[in-house]
Amino acid sequence: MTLVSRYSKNPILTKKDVPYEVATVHNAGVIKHKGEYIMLFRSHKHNGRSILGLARSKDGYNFKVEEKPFIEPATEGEFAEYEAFGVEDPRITFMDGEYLITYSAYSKHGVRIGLAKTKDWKSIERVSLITEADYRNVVIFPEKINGLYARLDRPHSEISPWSMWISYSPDLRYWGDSKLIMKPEPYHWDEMKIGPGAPPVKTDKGWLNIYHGVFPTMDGSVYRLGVALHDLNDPSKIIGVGDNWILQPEEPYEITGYVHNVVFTCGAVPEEDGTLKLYWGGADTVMCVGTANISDLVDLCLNNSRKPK
Ligand code: BMA
Repeated sequence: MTLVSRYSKNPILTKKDVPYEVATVHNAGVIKHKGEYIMLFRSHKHNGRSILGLARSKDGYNFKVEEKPFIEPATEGEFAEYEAFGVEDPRITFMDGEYLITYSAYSKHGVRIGLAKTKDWKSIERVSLITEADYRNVVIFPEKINGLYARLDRPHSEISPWSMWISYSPDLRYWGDSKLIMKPEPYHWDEMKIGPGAPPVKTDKGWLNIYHGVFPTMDGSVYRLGVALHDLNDPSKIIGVGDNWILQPEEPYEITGYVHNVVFTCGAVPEEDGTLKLYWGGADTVMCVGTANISDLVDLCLNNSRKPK
């Protein structure tokens, strides 16, 4: 069964659409607010380091890129040392009149997560580096849970490689009560690494978490997307994990590129008609979109599921 229908005119954004020089356009956070879709996408520059650019759309398919990059590595202040190698893979959550942006901050010290805020997509305030190294893929839930901000995150250590955790915060700056909630599933499509993808989507059955899973092959790793459903009041409880992936690299622009065989999401937009626009980077090179019925994704977690390891 096709759970995610690709848009016929994919890819929707490539380096040719960007008015400054970049090598790629991929792994974008996307959010819809007051009828406008805002896309914050990652681009490799020609020195191999990444910056984040901004694009806007009225329909979620046709995006126009702003003249200048939106976030480049900080050159002064406490962030500069930790962003020196680039800023990557942004996720966007809207809460209390502000857009919260989490992104990977790369440096010789490893990869940490930066949190920045904007109200107007013109100016930006860097709030805090909210993890130490080695973390990636932090997504903030779009509402507080039991009075606290909540996030899914993906620390990495040799003893517990590339698993999904949850953490909470009273103020977005200090995070704690961390708990491991899901591990890669041995000999499965997501056996090597998993990581949160799009910020969780609220449904009446639970929080829908669209995540990526990685499988190692003789020809390198394959990045696919899957779904898990988390309890609404206690998202550390996973109700079910869809046993099958929902999207895998199949089109030429997903199979071949800067890194081949990659579909990687940082954003999904739930629509009022019960569908979801899912955005993903194809082969770390271009941006793509597809649609899914939210209820089909929830059903996969409930009816064709496994318990998390
Ligand atoms: C991950 C991240 C992503 C990237 C993926 C595939 O480790 O770096 O940004 O899309 O690898 O290259």
